[in-house]
Amino acid sequence: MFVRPPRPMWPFNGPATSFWPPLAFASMAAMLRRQCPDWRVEILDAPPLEMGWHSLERELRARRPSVVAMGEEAVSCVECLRLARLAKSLGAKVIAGGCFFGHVAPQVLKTGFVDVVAHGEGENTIVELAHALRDGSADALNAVAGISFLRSERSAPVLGRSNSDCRWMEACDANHALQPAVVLEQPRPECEIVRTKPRPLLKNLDDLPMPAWDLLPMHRYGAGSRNHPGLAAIEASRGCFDTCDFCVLWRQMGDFVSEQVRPYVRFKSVPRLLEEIKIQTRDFGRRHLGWVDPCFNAHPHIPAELAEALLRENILVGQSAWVRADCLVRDAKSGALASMVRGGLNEVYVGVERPDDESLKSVHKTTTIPIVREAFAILARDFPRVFTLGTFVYGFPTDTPETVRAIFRLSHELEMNHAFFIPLTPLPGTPFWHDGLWDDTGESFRDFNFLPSATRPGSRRDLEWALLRAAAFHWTPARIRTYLRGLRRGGARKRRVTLRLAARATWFAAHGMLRGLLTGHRAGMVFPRWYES
Ligand code: B12
Repeated sequence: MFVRPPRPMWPFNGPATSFWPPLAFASMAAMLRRQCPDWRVEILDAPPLEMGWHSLERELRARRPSVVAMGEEAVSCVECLRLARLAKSLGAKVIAGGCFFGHVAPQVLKTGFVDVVAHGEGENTIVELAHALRDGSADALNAVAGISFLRSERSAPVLGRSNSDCRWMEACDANHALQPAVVLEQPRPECEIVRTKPRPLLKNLDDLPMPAWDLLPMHRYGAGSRNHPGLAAIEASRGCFDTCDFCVLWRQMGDFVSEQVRPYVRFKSVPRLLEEIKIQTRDFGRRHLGWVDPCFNAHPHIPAELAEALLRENILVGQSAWVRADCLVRDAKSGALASMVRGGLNEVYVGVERPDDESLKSVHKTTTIPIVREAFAILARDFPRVFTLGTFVYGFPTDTPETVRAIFRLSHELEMNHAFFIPLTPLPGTPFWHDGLWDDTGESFRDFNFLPSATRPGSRRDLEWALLRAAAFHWTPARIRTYLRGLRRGGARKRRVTLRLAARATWFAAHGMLRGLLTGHRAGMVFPRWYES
């Protein structure tokens, strides 16, 4: 059973769009159904069902899964550890994977609540893991590429309650009710962490089975949302071709060459994508596609050809995507961008990151400010109906309040409709992470929320204040023009999205950020009323 536990919402998303269909689970579940027909596979996605912890526990007790699989953003580490503890107390084996757990495997395994951590792409790993868990031997686990697990000195894997090879594990197992911080000790020397060889990437993404949408409460995603009704999650590609220091995405789907991860992008074909969209729109009533690709426009032809195919099939569906500025400029010249927009692309997010070329280079991002400027100018001039959002990263060691102000100024000069200012977050897997940041309770990962705040490890109050002051007092003509343009041009949908985000940003700055700076409270995630229910 894949489980996404209850968790708080990002303050810039409304309740209807905070939770997208968990594509990773749907994709792995489909692969398991295809390859392991003797397993019963389920997905329990608690947040869209507004299912809190109390109901989740009841559900798990009733269904008694033999294996619970989970994967999460760092920010919900607390919830995953809580789920793992609960699952273990019910006798399930626990597997963790995804862009966070895969980079903190030793620490997670040492909590005693997780049996196996998967690294990188999951579909083939989970199938082999299913067989190995049945076999139950360390040799079987050892043969599965792309995982880490604990092995005792007698070479048995340390799984589940009954294993008595490792006394440290027994202590954990006997004390599930305790806080992890209380039960945690270093594993005894007889327990070693085994990391198996890297998992080779799937050669052809078209070989993936159709995601198991039928296992998800599809009608709940985007229900009641005005701007993203009938929200779907879909991927055209995996990986990225750049190597930005602060990002985990190119690493998560990277290729291992001589023990080193390299950037690598793979694409699905147009016929395959068209088929996915037909099923999502016709069978599941989806009306807005949220492309989850790290870089939707990496390929010069596929998105445009897909758009043309959608138009031919008369499938009208709104779309949002993370795109790169240099690819966007390329596609504007070839006409591909115009096709994409005609085909439904109405919201784009561009990672601008830094205020100047030198600092872009220093973080190994290969776009340049002139290209970014050109990209936003094209969007504003030729595609006024497309809502545009730019993201910036601040908080590098050499940053000063002036850097933050420069970023803020640039965000308005660039003619985008909204900007997000994301503090540099020491995500596991990036060079900014170090093991000292691990926290057995998961609590400190609440600050890995991509929100300006003063409680994050390494946060700098001078930078946070500079950002807040800029937001309150820097009313340049470019800023005023940006707001007016956002409201006047582009139609009702764009106006609604712009206004909603501006209102949420104002509330966050005035309430979350200011309060955080003045009182030391953590600014950020919003706990839904059903969280404990
Ligand atoms: C859709 C999305 C959202 C949506 C929906 C979130 C939701 N929880 O429903 C929105 C926009 C609301 C959102 C919000 C946030 N997100 Co978000 N989001 C994504 C996004 C774009 C897609 C995830 C996805 O479906 N990927 C496609 C699947 C197929 O890939 P995958 O998840 O990597 O899964 C594969 C493997 O990793 C592995 N795997 C994954 N899980 C597991 C589990 C097991 C058991 C196994 C074996 C394998 C395995 O196998 C899978 C198949 O091969 C990712 C970026 C990305 N492209 O992945 C960011 C991302 C996950 N988000 C991120 C963040 C930080 C956030 C926010 C905190 C801030 C923000 N707004 O960006 C909030 C928090 C939201 C919350 N309430 O918890 C970061 C997480 C970084 C980290 N290490 O913590 C990511 C990676 C983006 C980034 N820039 O780095 N997000």
